[in-house]
Amino acid sequence: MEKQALEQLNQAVQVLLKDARTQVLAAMGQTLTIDEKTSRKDLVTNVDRSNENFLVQRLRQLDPQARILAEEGLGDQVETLAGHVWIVDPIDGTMNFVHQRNHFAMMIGLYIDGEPTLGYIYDVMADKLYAGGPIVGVTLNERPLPAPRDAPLAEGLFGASGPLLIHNKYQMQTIAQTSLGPRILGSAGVQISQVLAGELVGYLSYLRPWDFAAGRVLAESLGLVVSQVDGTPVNMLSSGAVLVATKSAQRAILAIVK
Ligand code: 2AM
Ligand code: CA
Ligand code: CA
Ligand code: CA
Repeated sequence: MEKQALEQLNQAVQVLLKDARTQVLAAMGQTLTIDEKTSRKDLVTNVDRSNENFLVQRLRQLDPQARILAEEGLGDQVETLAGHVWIVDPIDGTMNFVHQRNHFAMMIGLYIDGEPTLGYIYDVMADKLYAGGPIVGVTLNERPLPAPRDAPLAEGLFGASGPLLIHNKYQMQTIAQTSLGPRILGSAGVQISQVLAGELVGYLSYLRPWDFAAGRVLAESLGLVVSQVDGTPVNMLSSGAVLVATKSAQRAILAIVK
């Protein structure tokens, strides 16, 4: 796609996300319907579903030929990355949404023939929208976002996943000890946005495609690195332990994990 067309699409996606936020805030004033998916720690609400439906419909209007991979299953069956593929997480941090009514995000990523092209992480309650990609540039609430400093692991806070830290998977406790300290927030989207902003030097969690599709586009556009925890490339159609970090922190973490 040409730069001008991508810039228009970038503006349109930001408008649809603002509309989605208005609807989510309104729905938060009503009674939530909460269901367990695979366990008591894996929830879905009526707002996850209604917001996914809204995002999918609006993306279809913007990009009718595209295929859409969405967490709650209201998109398409996507088995290849050919052409335009939108990857959608309607509410990232559903547990926070239910129990804190805060610290959750909407996320959208666009991959064109597998290339990270546009990404959006919208921290709904903070009203912070991280948007853009390698061609259109990255903004926070429409202002250019500077690339974070290439800070080493030992000089920054590290974004942890609760389960990985508790069970010391991938030497997460050593990684946390080497850093200035671990931080656990419970939303991959919000934690990745903290890496974008230079508030964390890295984030490591077991993630599904919609948990890191948007963040990967934004992170790579800002000179951060996204890989599996063994340093191999991520695949947008599979789940794994995904590391988003500064180059320098990634080096230290890969040396700890190997
Ligand atoms: P979600 O809220 O969209 O499900 C903390 O739970 C973070 O990990 C959230 O970003 C959550 O996304 C994500 N996550 C990934 N896999 C999960 C799982 N099996 N159960 C709960 N959360 C999961
Ligand atoms: Ca979920
Ligand atoms: Ca998620
Ligand atoms: Ca979700």
